[in-house]
Amino acid sequence: MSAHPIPDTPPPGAALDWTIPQDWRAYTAQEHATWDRLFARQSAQLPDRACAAFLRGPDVLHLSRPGIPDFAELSERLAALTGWRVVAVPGLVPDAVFFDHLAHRRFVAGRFIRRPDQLDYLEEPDVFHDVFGHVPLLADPAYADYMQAYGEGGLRSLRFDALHRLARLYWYTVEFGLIEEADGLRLFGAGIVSSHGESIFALDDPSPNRIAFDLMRVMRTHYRIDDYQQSYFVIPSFAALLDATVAVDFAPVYAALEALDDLAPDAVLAEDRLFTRGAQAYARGRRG
Ligand code: HBI
Ligand code: FE
Repeated sequence: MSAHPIPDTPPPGAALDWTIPQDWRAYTAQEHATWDRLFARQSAQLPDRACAAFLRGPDVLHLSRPGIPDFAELSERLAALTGWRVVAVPGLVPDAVFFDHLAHRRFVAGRFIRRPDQLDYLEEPDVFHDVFGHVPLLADPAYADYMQAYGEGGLRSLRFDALHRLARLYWYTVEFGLIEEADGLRLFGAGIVSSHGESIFALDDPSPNRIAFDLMRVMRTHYRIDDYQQSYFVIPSFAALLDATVAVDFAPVYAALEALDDLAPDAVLAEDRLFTRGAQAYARGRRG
């Protein structure tokens, strides 16, 4: 996620809710070709890695057609399934704007696409990260409910000054979450499924911890914005994630968290239910 501050007024050409016209006709052949190249690379990589609900998404949403999807067409298909729509924004939007869109089942997607020389990493979410990474799961009813509940919780969290707690929950589920399936751990986080390297690292590498999801544990844990995660959290199902968050009144959770220390991204606690105790060799290697 970008490190520079987000201005609090929409950029020129954007509406008050920060949305802009996608202007699908303005995309160049090179931009469509970049989408096709990223789509082909990730689609070849994700069978046996991404969770079943994710793998169903691109087909039901016709994402496999060549070129950057037209958000108007995509939204018609998606809305018929779970009521979600995809709206274009220039880039990162302020938290309150972001939460309000989610609370109204509008997923904000960057309109721009990365340059061909940025295939493997870019700072702000582009249309490939947002639409290929996030949108397929919005066709799953339980996940669609979780994302709307997250938006509503986010708006409430602004009153408790607990945004950093909610951001950790978002990061370790929506962006970098793993899920248990019959054949083993599978990916669902958008930041992982849209990344060539991390969709391998997150499942196969012995470096990171893989820890059973626990709401307070996640809300205490710092995350990496500049590199692969040092810990991944594993949910049993989207229904369980929904129950563990929506049903919960966050006020007492935030109060209880005040008495607990924050945790480093690579921390392991005695009470953690571990799928992998990471060796952290990758992170040590990156520190040099
Ligand atoms: N804006 N466009 C966009 N996309 C995001 O994923 C996003 C954002 N603004 C804030 C934000 N995410 C995070 O702070 C969430 O954790 C709330
Ligand atoms: Fe994202």
